[in-house]
This record gives sequence, C-alpha cells and structure tokens, in this order.
Amino acid sequence: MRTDTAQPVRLSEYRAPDYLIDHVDLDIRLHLSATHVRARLSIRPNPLGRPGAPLTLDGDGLSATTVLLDGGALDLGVIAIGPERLTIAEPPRKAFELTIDTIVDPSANTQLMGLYRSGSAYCTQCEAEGFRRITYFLDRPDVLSVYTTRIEAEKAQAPVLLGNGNLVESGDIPGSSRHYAIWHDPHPKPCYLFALVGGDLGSIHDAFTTRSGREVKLGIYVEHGKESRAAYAMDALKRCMRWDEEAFGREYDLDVFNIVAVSDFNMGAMENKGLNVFNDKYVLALPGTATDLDYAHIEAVIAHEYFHNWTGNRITCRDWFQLCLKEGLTVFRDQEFSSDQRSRPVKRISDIRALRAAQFPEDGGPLAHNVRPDTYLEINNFYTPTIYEKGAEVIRMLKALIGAEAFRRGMDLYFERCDGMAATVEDFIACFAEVSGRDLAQFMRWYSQAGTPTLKATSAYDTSARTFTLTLAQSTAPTPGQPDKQPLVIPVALGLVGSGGDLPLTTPAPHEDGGASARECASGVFELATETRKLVFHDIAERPAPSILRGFSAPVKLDLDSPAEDLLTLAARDTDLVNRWQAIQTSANRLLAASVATIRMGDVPAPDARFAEALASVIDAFAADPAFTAQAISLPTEADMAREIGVDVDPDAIHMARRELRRSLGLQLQPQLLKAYEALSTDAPYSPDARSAGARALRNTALDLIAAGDARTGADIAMRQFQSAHNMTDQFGALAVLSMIPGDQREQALDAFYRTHAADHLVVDKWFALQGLIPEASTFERVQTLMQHHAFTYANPNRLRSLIGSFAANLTQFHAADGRGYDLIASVVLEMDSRNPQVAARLLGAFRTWRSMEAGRRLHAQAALQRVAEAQGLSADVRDIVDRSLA
Ligand code: 0A1
Ligand code: ZN
Repeated sequence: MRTDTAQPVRLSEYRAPDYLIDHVDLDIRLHLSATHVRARLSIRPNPLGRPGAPLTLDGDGLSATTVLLDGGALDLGVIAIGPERLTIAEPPRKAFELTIDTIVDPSANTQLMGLYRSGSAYCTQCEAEGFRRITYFLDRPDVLSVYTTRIEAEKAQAPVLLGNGNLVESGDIPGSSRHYAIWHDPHPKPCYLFALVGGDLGSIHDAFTTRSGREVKLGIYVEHGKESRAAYAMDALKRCMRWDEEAFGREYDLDVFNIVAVSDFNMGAMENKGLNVFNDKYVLALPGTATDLDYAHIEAVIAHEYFHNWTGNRITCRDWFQLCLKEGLTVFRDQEFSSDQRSRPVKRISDIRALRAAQFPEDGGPLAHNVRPDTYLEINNFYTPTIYEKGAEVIRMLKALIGAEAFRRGMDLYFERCDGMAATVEDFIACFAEVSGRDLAQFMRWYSQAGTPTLKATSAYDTSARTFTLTLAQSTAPTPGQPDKQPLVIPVALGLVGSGGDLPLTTPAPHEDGGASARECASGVFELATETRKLVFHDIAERPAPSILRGFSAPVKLDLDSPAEDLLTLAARDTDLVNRWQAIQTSANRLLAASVATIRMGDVPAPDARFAEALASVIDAFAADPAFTAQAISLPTEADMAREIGVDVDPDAIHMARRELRRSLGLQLQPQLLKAYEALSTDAPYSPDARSAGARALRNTALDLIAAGDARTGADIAMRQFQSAHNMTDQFGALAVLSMIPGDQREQALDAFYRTHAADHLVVDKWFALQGLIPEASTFERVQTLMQHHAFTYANPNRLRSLIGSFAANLTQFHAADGRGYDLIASVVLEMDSRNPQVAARLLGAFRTWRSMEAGRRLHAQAALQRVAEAQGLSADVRDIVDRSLA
C-alpha cells in the first residue's frame, strides 16, 4: 500500500513522457493467489521527451520475476526493481521490447484496485493508477497503446473470460483443465482503461445495429440466477447507444460491448474499453427488489459509462488534472440523456438537489478544489462532486452562453480534432471559442477558481417610468490556497413574471446604462462577467416577480431580495418549472431559518398560513405532473438547512424546526395529501417509466408528510402499504415512513423486511441504510449493534457505505453534541484504512463541514480528526483528506 509520504503532483510541472509504449501484449494466467502476468511492451523514445532519459515504469506492491530487453536478460547494474518502480538507467535510443513477468495475488487484494476477486470472479479496476498493481508500466493517461490480452484460467472456475476489444481466439489447453481467450483492442488506449474478467457468470445477450449498419453484440454478465435482473440495464444500453448517435452523432466502434456486474466495487462503474465493469447495484433490478430511483440510477450509470466511449476513451485526458474533461462532460451527457428519456425539469431539479447536497458543501469547506485542480497528493481523492457535477455545470453554462447550435458544432469539432488524443481542457474549450467566435478566456476561470459564487440580486420597480431595474452582483469567498477571487462569467437566465405571464425583456442598447445585447434579450440569458451589472427593463406595465437563474443556469448561491409575495407568485405561475420549485424551496428556507433562530432563543416557532396555502394549491394541481409535485412538496433537507445557515450550525435546532414545519404542514394539508394518495393508487403492474414512477414518488412523499403531521394515521396507511405493496418502491417507501415512527411497529416492519429479503444483498443494503439514517439518539446503539450483525462486513464497500455511510449522513446523529458520532466514524475510517484506503478516505469526507458546526461540536470533530491524523501508517488517501480537513 502506498503510505502517507506521497509527494505533490503539480499541473504546472507536466512533461510529456520520455517513452511511448505502442503495443502491449499481455499473457495473464489466472490463479487464485498467484496469477502470472507476462507483459511484452513495445517501447520507443518519445520524440517530444528527453533523449536518453532513464526509463522508469510505475509499480505498486510489485516484484518482477523476469525482465528481458529484446529477449535478453538485463544486467543488475542496469536495472533497478522495487515495489514502486522499475528503472532502466540507459535504455536503447531506438525502439525495443521489454518483457516483464510479475506474480500478483488477487485473493489478497482488499483495496479492489488492480486484479482482485469479487465473489467467485476475477476482475480488474485500473483507473486511476491500478494497472501498476498488475504489471510495471508507464501508468499515465497520455501513454496510449494497442493491447492484445491472452487470459488463461481453470475452465471450471472461470468459464467466461472477457477482455477489452474483440475476441480473436479461444480454446482449451490440451491435456489440462485450463482454457484461454485472446482479446484484441485495436483502439490505442491508456492503461487505466484496461480490464479483464474471468468467472463463472450468467449472461444475457442482445445486439445493436449502428446507424451506419454495423452490428454490435451486447452482453451483460451477472451472478448466475440474476440474469432476469439485467434486462432493464440492457434496455437502457440500447436506448443510450441510439441517443448518442442522434444527440451527438457518435457511433460505437467495436464488434462487442460487454458489461460485467460485480458486488465488490469501490465506485459506481468503470468505462473500460468495450468491457465496462459495474457495481452490481447499477445493473440489477426487478420490480420487487429495486426502487424507481434505482431504475433511474441504472439508466444514468449505464449511459454514463457508455458515453465515455467517446468522451474519455476515444478522446482521453492528457493527465489526471484534466479529469473533468472526461467526467464533467460525460455527466453532462448522461444528464441530457436522462432528461430526454424522462421529464427535463424534474431531472434538473434532482440534479440541483444533488449538486447542492454534495458539491456545495465540498466547495465551501476545507476540501474545496478547482474543477481542474492545480495539485494533488492522491488522485483517487479527486473523483469528487466538484470534478463530476460542477464539471457538468460548467459545460451546461458553456452551452447557455454560446447557444445550443454553436455548442453542437463545438462538440463536433472536438470529436473530429481530438479523436485519438490525450487532450486538455484548453483543447476542448478552443473548439467552442473557434465555432462561436467568442473569447472564452474569462470562462476558463470556472476551471481554475474554486468556491461557489454568491449571486446577489436586488430589484426596484419605477411605476412612473415603467422600468424595472435589476442589479446583479457576484462574489466568491476565499477557499484553501485561493484568498482572492476574480469575477466569473455567469449566465443568468431571466424572466419577469407579470399577471398575464412573462413580460418582454426590452433594455437599452448594450453600451447604455442598464443595457443588454439583442442576443441576451432574445434568449433571456444575461451575462454577468464583472462584479456587478445593472439591467434596466423598459415598458414594464406592472411590478413583475423576477424569476432569476431559470433552470439553475449557473452553479451559484442566489441571494434574493424578493419579498415573500414574489416567491409565492413564482411558485404558482412561473413558466420555468425549476424556478417554480425553487420559489417554494426559498420560501421554506426562509421560514425554517427563522424557526431555527426562534428555537435557539428558547421560543416556539409560529406556523405560516400563506406557505401552507401555496403548497395546497400545488398539491391540488398534482394530476398535471405528479413527479414535479413530489419535488415541490419535499421540503429542504436538514443538510440543506445546515448549508443555508452556514455558521454555528446546531443540528438539533434544525431538526426541530424542520419537524415542526412538516408537522404543521402535514396536519393542515392532510385532506389534499390523502386525496392525491388515493387518486394515485393503482393495481396496474409495475412499470419503471417516468410517469408511473412520478405517481409513486408523489404517493410516497404525500404519505411521508401525512405521517409527519399525524403519526398514527401515517403509520396505519404505511403499514397497509408495506404489507400490500407489490414493488420495492412502495414497500420501501412505506418502510421509510415507518422507520421514522418509534415503537414496536417499526421494529416489526424492519424485521419482516429483513426476513423477506435476507438473501438479496442489494436489498439488505437498503435495510442497513435506512436504519443508519434514523434521527434519534438510539441510532448510535442501533448502528453499533448492526455492526455485529452477521450480514455486516468491512469487506464489501456497498455494505460499509450502507450502514456507516448513511450514519455519517445523519445530520443529528453523526454530529451528536457529545462527539460520539464523530468518534465512531473516525474509528471505522482507521479500521478500514489498512484494508481499503479509497473507501476509508471517502468516508472521512463526512467531516467536510465540521468547521461550520457550533463550537462544542467543532471541538469534538477536531479531536476525532486529530486522532486519525496521529495514527501510524495511514494510507496516502486518508492522510491527504485528514490533513486538508484540519488545515
Ligand atoms: N471513471 C469512472 C469512475 C471510477 C473511478 C475510479 C475507480 O476506481 C476505483 C472506479 C471508477 C466513472 O466515471 O464512472
Ligand atoms: Zn465517468
């Protein structure tokens, strides 16, 4: 394991590799604890590198049994071999071949990086730096090679042998119980996209004909007996293949596309060329085992990995600083796909929620970093919401700024110009600058400046002049290492909502006071590129309610001076559904913030009748769009409130304020909620489509609010739903409601659920997760007891995340006033670190908001972090996170 002495890697120090590896010929003989790897590497000096430089190949925990140069043994004085590198001081100045034999132990690999075992299968994970755990290599994304892989294994143990690219040969090995398969991938790729799988797996097969008429064989490999659960993933795969042809003109480029689902995986999935490996939770679904949300995630992750074939694989990253080049862009692409398959505004709302829940706290805390970082200690710690989700927001803003048509032309140019390259963000942005004729130099700051900007909007209406003046101002608070911030280019999509709908946006000419360009007025997207900008709208006959940042046109915090009535107007009438939802959220945030303050003064908050009325009208109109209604009546979460409050956070006061608001709304709105609940009840067979899922979402959200208002009524309905449900969405929705109501009924329902689903690990994960989230003091003991449950294990990342990860996301209990929540997580991180540093480091990220807590909690959090920091032999992963968290 790499330990905590890692040296920083800096973007400014990038140098082209001194050597290139054109061909990689692998012969991998799979054995449980001693797999033999022979790598034949065709190496040549890079004309762009330093002539005569030593050749240093990366390793991680390796030892070589043989090293041959052009078939001959190497002198010990010429070569140095250690676990972390293999160096040849004076390699030939012309092309040569290096043959390296290594032996690795997949069964002992608990880090799940490199070659490891998941269940009874062999599989690999090489991004970011896992290939160096298989063989010595130039493990960097700008070294692209053509791979041929021969895989050999016991036929009984691994009848299925899969590799990248196309299958060229397979057969038995005469006189032995073993067999082999040879795979060839004609597309040069970096080693992080290498993969192999060997195992006794079930599979389903299908085919896809590309628009140019090529047939691609599709296969999804799963545990035996789970084949029927892969059907939805297969359907999603075919839909996203078609979509990429239509939306981006991208066709698939091999004869086969295989997906393998494994249950031990550090992340969601991996886009290895032609052989995607998935965490099985993003593949397996049946109505009785997966919720609507699971189905939506499967669709999105299948699409995400598939879309990487162009954005990531055909065009890869020059170095790991450019990670957002593939990840932000590919998230943007999968979001667009899901929007087209489902409801665009509802998808946008859930993406906004996710961004605020995960990325905003990262950007506002000690782990804040640029969308393109300048430096890193451990690259595995940069698979973050900032790289992924904020990275996608940056692409979305680019599209808003230059328009859909120029955006598409820019993408076309990028695919044409950079195909086969290891590219940079500059290469990408240059394509859009070229097609749009715009100078995007300032836009690049989105990549190099961390922190969430605040956009402050103030407005004034002049009745006699019939003008409406909107002043926009931006500011970004300092982040670690960046005390001074520069203005960004912020696209602000705007509407002025009058009594009869949107008012025309007419301003003076651009150079005049309050002016804007014709393009801005026509598109409704105004650019804030300086610290402040004033916009004056003419011929405004009545005071409008400004709808600012429609569609959440930029990843900023909006500070609005709009009066409560304006928000209610928007909640009722904004043509932009995202802002209609946002107006309700903003109203709720204001009420909740006031309640928290009241509670902390020792008083009782008063209910707000107007807000309840606004929600009542939203619920009354549910039939038009149940999925939207479900989002609209879901109040900000406790974590949302903590973020809004920002400093001196008291989770217990937040919990009380939210509980009180939900109690009063649940009671007042009970008739409307019951009506919607009943109206949406159906005996129709389960279908995961967006409309049916939306109906279930609203029913479950309504039930949740009913129970918040009146626990007895809610529990009765939930129990009935729990017992009669014929799909997991309804069953788990009911269980989630019951889990919030203390008493025997809850325990019985939890027991019954476990007994029914004990054999299904993905459902058992849900059972663990639900219990870690209960906002009660007894949850601490419950979690400790569950850690002794025979189904709990540190060895499986999903299982660890389900119980411990959910507890770490439980605002009141993780941040318990006596610090025991912090201690528990710190202890689990330390326990986990020697086994799987990536998962340990990610869990430690739960502390990212510790400085925003009130003083008592802050001290406890700091002490827990210090305990981690002082531990001996920490991994580089945890060392990096703990040091940044404490800095
Ligand atoms: N590139 C993958 C994410 C990923 C990154 C690292 C991994 O190592 C354990 C695994 C997957 C994606 O964006 O889906
Ligand atoms: Zn990705």
